Amino acid sequence: MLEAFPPEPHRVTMDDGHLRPGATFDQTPAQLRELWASMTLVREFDRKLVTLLRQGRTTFYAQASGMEATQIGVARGLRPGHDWVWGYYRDQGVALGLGMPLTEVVAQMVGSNNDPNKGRQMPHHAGSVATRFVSGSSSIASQVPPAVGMAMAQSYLGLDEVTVCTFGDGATSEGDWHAGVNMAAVKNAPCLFVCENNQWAISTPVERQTRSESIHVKARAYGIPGYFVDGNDVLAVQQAVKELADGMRQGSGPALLECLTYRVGSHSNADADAEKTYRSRDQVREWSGRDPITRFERFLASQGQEIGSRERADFVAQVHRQMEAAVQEAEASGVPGWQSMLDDVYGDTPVHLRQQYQSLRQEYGGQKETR
Ligand SMILES: Cc1ncc(C[n+]2csc(CCOP(=O)(O)OP(=O)(O)O)c2C)c(N)n1
Ligand SMILES: [Mg+2]
Repeated sequence: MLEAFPPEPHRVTMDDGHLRPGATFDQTPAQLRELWASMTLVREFDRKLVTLLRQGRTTFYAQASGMEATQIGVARGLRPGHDWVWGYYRDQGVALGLGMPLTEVVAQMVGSNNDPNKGRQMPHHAGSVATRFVSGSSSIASQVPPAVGMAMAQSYLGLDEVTVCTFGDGATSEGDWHAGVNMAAVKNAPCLFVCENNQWAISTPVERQTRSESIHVKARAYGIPGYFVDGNDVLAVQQAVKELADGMRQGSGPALLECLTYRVGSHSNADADAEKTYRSRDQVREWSGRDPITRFERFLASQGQEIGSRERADFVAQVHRQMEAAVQEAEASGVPGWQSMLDDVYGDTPVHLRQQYQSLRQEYGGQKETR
């Protein structure tokens, strides 16, 4: 059982990858290897997307390197296709971990015809109804109030599903965050708030973000439990999310879970990390030394499940082949035309938009109409 407001983060493994004395886990060897594969997929996804950015084939990306254990732990603690996740722009690991197809995530980045959103979202804001991962807005914490609304609906309808809402440390300073957490608490809505505390909000360090001693302690103000896990320990995150989500299915109400991790890469392709202006390289090096994937590989080795260098290389090569195929498929599908701009937007399109659509049709005449 997780302890609320603990003095130290919950861990299953130590920094060196060994099992923490007294800790237990119940994953089979195949499930453990699958956790490794999922985290490695997220790492390689980052590498490929950074290359695509440099080639000008997409325009916005926020890396999750260093945060894979948090994101895969969250996804693997849930029931995919059953529970709903309202994530934020850095959550590609959560989306992939929940099973969103690589081709869809890539198509969204490219804004191509095979993108389910038909290129109408900012790049790197993928979502999927089938995966129950909601496409968000870049406005920090704007996902929190609607996530709470969904959790309230789940509770009113007596559904056996929960909502998870993820966000960064910086998001906990936003008005939307406080309004949403308060509402969830008052309504006892089954919403698990997960803070991916990577210790930076672009160039603002967490100690200048808040005077609270931690993020999870903020739960006290709303009368809900706050939990704290080592966000670089995938087993700890998975265990915590599973226990809290299962508890919420039984009516335990909302909770806040803080996962302490670190953003090793730049904030996005639009910040000054590369110019080394806002954080010390010593800090980046220190946290790179606590890499969640290396740590998990050490854990696997200690359990007689070592990932060999050949296995790793084969897996990485396979991911890059899949990524390249997904990019080529997206680019080959072409760019959506104006005709699809109102598709899937309204059940009953308002009259003024229908009129504007007709004007466009007259102006661009002869092109095939899609609605
Ligand atoms: C309401 C709002 N204010 C400011 C911004 C600009 N902005 C984009 S990302 C970001 C930092 C967010 O940090 P955090 O919540 O810790 O998430 P992280 O990017 O570290 O994962 C800011 C200030 C924004 N997108 N929305
Ligand atoms: Mg942050």
